[in-house]
Amino acid sequence: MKRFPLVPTIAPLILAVATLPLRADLLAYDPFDADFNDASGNDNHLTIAEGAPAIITSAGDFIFGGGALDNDSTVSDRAFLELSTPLTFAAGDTWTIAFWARRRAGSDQRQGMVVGDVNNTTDFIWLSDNPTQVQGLRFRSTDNTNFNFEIGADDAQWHHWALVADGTGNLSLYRDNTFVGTESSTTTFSLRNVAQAYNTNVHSMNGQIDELYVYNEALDEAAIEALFLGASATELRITALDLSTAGTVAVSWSSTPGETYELRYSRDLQDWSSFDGGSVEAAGESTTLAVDLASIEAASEERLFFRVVKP
Ligand SMILES: [Ca+2]
Ligand SMILES: [Ca+2]
Repeated sequence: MKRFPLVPTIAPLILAVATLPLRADLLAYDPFDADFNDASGNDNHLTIAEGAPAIITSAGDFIFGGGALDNDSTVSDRAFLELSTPLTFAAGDTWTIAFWARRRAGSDQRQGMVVGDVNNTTDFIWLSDNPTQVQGLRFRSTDNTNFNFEIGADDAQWHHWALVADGTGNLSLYRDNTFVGTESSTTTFSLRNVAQAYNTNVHSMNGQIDELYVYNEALDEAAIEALFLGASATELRITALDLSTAGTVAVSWSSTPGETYELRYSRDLQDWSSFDGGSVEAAGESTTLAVDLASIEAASEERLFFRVVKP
């Protein structure tokens, strides 16, 4: 009996992607690949409000998609972006905010504001490296309540952060796809700015931010894992495998008309191979490609993994 585990674009777990919420729940998605635009479909684009936030595209300086936000601030000069329409959450609202961030080595211990509102001393998500405050993440609500998540001294490396508010006062943090903890108080929040969220200069982010997602619902662990692994609620995913024809596996995935996709396969989830005929144009909102297993010398494999990429 052959088994054909499903593999989405990067994630090794199809269940992680299959349980992602629908597009309607995604309020904003800033991939920072080429510009500061919102890719969620809501057109809530970011613009430079102060300083010179930039897109950085060198290898290692972004996580996914070819680019990240590079914010080069000092303790006396701040740099940040502003949403065209601020996002506001009441105490009973569910929300999830997830992002990758890397504080620049040698940053001041305060330089780590990620999102919030620059016009006040509340409303922030802050990657503080200040041992007298918090070394990790502090969320401060609109109601001026602090949620501290202690991690330890910053290592100037990329980390993935996901904060989940359940609408009943509980705020849970996941870091690098690992549950950190839950703190409880008021989870009101106003998100107006990216890379700065406090009314003094010293707190601007000095480093990179990538793949910022804002949802109006509390994502579950599988959805957070999918974000960590590089999938998103609006991107492609494998939707079906059909093994009903002997010697063939038909792989179906969600697609966007006009796009070209490449189906790749792997025997070990490490090395991925392309094959003749594996690059196809979208057939519509769903695309299916039947793979002749003999043609990729996989007719007698015990296990075979597939993933779909947009080259
Ligand atoms: Ca990116
Ligand atoms: Ca603030």
